Amino acid sequence: MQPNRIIYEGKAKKIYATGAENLVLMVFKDEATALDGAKKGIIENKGIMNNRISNLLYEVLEQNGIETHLVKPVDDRSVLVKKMDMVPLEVVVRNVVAGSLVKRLGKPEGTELKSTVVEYYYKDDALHDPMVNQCHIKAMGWAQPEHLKEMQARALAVNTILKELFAQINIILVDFKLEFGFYEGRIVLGDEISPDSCRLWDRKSLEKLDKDRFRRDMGQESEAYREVMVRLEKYMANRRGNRLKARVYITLKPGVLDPQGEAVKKSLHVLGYEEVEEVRMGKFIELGLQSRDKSAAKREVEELSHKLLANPVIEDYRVEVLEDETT
Ligand code: AIR
Ligand code: ASP
Repeated sequence: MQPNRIIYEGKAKKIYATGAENLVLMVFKDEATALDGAKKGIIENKGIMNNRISNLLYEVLEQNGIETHLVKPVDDRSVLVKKMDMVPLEVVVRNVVAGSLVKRLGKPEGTELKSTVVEYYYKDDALHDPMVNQCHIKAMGWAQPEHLKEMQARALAVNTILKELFAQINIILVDFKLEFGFYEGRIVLGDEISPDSCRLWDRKSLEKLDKDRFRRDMGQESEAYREVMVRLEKYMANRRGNRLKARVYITLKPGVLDPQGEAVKKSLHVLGYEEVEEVRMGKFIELGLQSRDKSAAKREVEELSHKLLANPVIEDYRVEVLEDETT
């Protein structure tokens, strides 16, 4: 895609206009900054890796009902996203003490937090992104209280989903930063989620796989980002190959009175379809399954149909299991 006019250039990304009024192209750069832009450098191929990682994470979030700005990955470094009116806040979620919380609480890095911490920062490099509370946000009109509440709930949901996802690839999600915006009046998750915006530690070695390597001059930044990307891609590929679809057809047992079917039959006759002799209503339920074993899946879906989906006293059910081609 030939990028259009540049709309905005941030420290790690550029935003271009597209042919569509409500969409923009987000292009990830290799430039890295820390200390609010005071420290600058390049992490080789960071733009490509962050684009890939962020898109995969947003895909998972979308599958879990979290609306994100993601529309369609375009190439190595760019992704088509919804054009949003951004809220000038960083919403930080923390599971483990690290970074600025070490200084604020005087607790060593790695201390478990008894419950999840959510913090807000006002996005302004000149002010060094100061931490602000709900009163500041309301008083300054950066977000309405109900929108802030929504962002907080969304951030906690993202935490639950991503903590679990990273655990699957042996990574501890220590903390992360989100940015939200408005799209068609809705609060939508924007910006990126990547090793630039998260702290990610290997579960066994506790090795840092994120931008702290750059912030602290630890070296091997690019390798760390790649490690996150490779683990995530492997996991996603595995998951995609593991999907089946089950269809459950539920019908009333022969001989059981079907008042709904009778009513439809009467209406059809009124409309002149006199040849319709019998109408039996039924239900069709489709389930997406994470499994590769068709016969085990069929047994399980039959069991849950018996227990919940159907009423086995008066209904029959038939289960069909097939490969899910849509994912
Ligand atoms: N973050 C905050 N501003 C920019 C970014 N990327 C992220 C950090 C870290 C979390 O927010 O990457 O994952 C908390 O940062 P800190 O410095 O407040 O501890
Ligand atoms: N505050 C951000 C960080 O440390 C970016 C920056 O400092 O330029 O990741």
